[in-house]
Amino acid sequence: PKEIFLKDYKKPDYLFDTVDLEFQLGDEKTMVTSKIAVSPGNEGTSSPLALHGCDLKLLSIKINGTELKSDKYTVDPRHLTILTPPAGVFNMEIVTEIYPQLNTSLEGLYRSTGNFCTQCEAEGFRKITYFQDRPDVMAKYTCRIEGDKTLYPVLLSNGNLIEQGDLEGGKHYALWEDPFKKPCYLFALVAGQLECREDSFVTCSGRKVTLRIWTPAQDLPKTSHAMYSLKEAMKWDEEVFGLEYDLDLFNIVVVPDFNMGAMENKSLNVFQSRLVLASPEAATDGDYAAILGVIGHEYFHNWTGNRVTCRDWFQLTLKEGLTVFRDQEFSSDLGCRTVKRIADVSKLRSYQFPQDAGPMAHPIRPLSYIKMDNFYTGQLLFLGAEVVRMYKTMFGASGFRKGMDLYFQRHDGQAVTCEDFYAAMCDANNAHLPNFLQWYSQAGTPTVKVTSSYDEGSQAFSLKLSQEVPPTPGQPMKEPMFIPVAVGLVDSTGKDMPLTSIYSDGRVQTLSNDGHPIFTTVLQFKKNEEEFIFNNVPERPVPSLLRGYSAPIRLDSDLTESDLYFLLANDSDEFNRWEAGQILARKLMFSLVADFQQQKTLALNTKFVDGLRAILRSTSLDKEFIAKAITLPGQGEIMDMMSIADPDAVHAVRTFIKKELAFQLKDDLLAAVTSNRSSEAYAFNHDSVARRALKNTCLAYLASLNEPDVTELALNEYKCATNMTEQFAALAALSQNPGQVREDALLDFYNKWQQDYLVVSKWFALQATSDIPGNVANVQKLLAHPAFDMRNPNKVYSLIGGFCGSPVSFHAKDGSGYKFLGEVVLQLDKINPQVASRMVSAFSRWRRYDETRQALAKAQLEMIISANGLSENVYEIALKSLA
Ligand code: HT7
Ligand code: ZN
Repeated sequence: PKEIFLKDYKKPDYLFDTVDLEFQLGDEKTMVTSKIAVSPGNEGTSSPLALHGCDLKLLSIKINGTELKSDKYTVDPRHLTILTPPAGVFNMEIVTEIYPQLNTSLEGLYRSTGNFCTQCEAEGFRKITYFQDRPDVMAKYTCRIEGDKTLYPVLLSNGNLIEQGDLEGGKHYALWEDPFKKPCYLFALVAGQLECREDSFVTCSGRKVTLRIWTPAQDLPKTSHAMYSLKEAMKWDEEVFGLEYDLDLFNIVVVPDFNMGAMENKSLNVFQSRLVLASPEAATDGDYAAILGVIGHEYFHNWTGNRVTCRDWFQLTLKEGLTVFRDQEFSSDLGCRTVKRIADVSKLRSYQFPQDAGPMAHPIRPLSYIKMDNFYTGQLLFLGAEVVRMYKTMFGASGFRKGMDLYFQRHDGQAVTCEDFYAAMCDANNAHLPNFLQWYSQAGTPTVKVTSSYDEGSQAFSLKLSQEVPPTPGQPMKEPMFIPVAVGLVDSTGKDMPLTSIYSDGRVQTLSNDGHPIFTTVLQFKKNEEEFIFNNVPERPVPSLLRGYSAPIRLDSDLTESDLYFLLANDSDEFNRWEAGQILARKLMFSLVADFQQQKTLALNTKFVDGLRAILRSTSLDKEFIAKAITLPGQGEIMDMMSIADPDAVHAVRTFIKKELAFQLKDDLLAAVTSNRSSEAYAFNHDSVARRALKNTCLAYLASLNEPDVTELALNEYKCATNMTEQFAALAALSQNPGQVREDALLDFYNKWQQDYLVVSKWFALQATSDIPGNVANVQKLLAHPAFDMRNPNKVYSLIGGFCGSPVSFHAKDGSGYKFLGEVVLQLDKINPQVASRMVSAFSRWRRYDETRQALAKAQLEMIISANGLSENVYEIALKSLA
């Protein structure tokens, strides 16, 4: 396989100005005709024109209307090369035949439950026709679709429908025209038996946009939340960024078989069902929130990704990091900002930090790849979003908006780079951020150490900061990064002190906000070591560091345990209140892990229990915040911070703390469950979501006791639940403990919901992630369950992905979890390499474990990499994991 390098980027030799596509859809084969107006990209180019192509049957090529003889071009399994293209502008017509019904990779044109659907990002367009399949080739498209009218009554593509009609032989056609230039990865076609929910949105300039969500008829009632989310997203983008939708029609299509969550094709977004369909009985609050976020995300791409796109795939974070940041902000504005921030940071710590410390570590702008699909990683998306967030932290909301405005003013209609975004942000704010661009090129999570001291005589409080970026594959030495550290100082009564001036870099900076006192300031930390001295500080404060998690780093401060309890009880920055509790919980877990490993008796410190009790009893805190604050750090997060990850010890300790807390806080937990019941009809608003979150978290704690009264309570909650959020939480509570009650509840749930494949996926996930002993065998059995289907990515992610994310069973000491995954990966790779490579990634951190586990996991990776006919996707991950 060929590795592609960022440093080798060259502009295309040829540009495509217009692309007219024609599809003749057939049950067995589809014919694709592509007519392209080509012009030279570089003055006087005469080089061969190389087109990408994969799994295509070439029927003919014409240049300027004349059939091209076979000695004038070459074809190999990946390319069609026109050896001597004419000078200047010319027309090219290529006819190919493709076989969508055989395409199980779900990229290019494929069938999902009988309907036709495309997925072209990143490099799927080459499975449709020969093309320069790269994002810097932007063209205007038309698309004519022809097919059987009964089998495929709905024919959709990008842009506006400009013509449609009936044809002989029971066929019909539709002609679509997209007025905006786009790269081919944004092309889409959908055809089949679908119905739509229709609504409209009037834009800020008074244009009426028709909105349609297409699904199989029976699912239409489940699309109202998605439609609500879309309209909210359209309004939010106008209000916050002044960005208006640019066409008169916006379509969303739901397909059950889809490799990722959704796709932002111009005016024709495609979504996997889970991220559109919701009803209170069958979807949880988590599903409702995910739908809101992802509908927003894909819609926001219309400007950040589509109108301004990426020059090459190395720049992916330019559109993805920025759009993830925008969807996070959207969800924060519509829900609770702190809770959303906590959820996003927890995800970063559980998934991105471990990745960034392993063999797959890569900067948010990678330097090379074999398969681009492997680089749709948390780093590019979520760390990329943190990088965008730091611009906002530095420039404030209005400075950030100015930067965005300038970015669109300069680059609308272009394919650009991360530097272009940086330049727009800095130029709009007359600023320069030294060492900021390192965030794009250096992998590894920086650790920032903070030590503080107070001088009563001079009333000066000093923070000494030092940073270290760990070595990562191919990057042994690192430069310091620009790290914005938001800080507040809390006085002994728990109030924020006004901050008046700081001394750093040999300069005194007066802090003022138009005469109003400042309580949080952002330190610009950009060297290996720097000292910041706060002046006029009347007493020794407790510093509240990295407020709101102002940079994606690991913080190592000299805050004492009593400082942390003080912040947990008092910090005005709610994020840092939660953070103080998490740091305390992590410290506790580490010390108990050491006790467990030395076979000492485990005991819980009463201060910790009291701290959580106080939070649980609070009547002023947000209920969803309380639910987060009493939740212990995940096992993955703790294992990531150990020198040798010990899944058994971490699991035992987390289970012990959970049980002990449940025992000591039982009355408060019971009170929280009963007082947070509601007989009101389901509503997806913050108060109701928060109430259910608290109730369900408390129920989960209680269930860990495995006592008859609690089992009774959980059974009752399960039976009386009128929405999936509460029903599923009760089922999860009941399924914590092995035994007949668990088995009966799982069976009852399946019998109730077997007709709803989305709910059945949840049922798979719940069992896959279970910690009960011997779960490898259960998951193995579920593979053969009639409702499981290896060709449906959603089911694979639920069952196999869920299993790999559960440390106890996957890392079973006898290697059974690894063996199971090794076999599944090879099976899956034959069907869908993208999904298989996601699954094989679970092995990538094998060196973090003890020698026995290392040997067992390595053996599986070696078995995989030596298999015949392995895809490039899986090969790349296995190779890098073994390196
Ligand atoms: N931009 C979309 C990316 C995507 C994708 C990438 C690789 C393979 C399959 C894919 N499906 C969608 C997703 C998004 O930004 O939400
Ligand atoms: Zn995206």
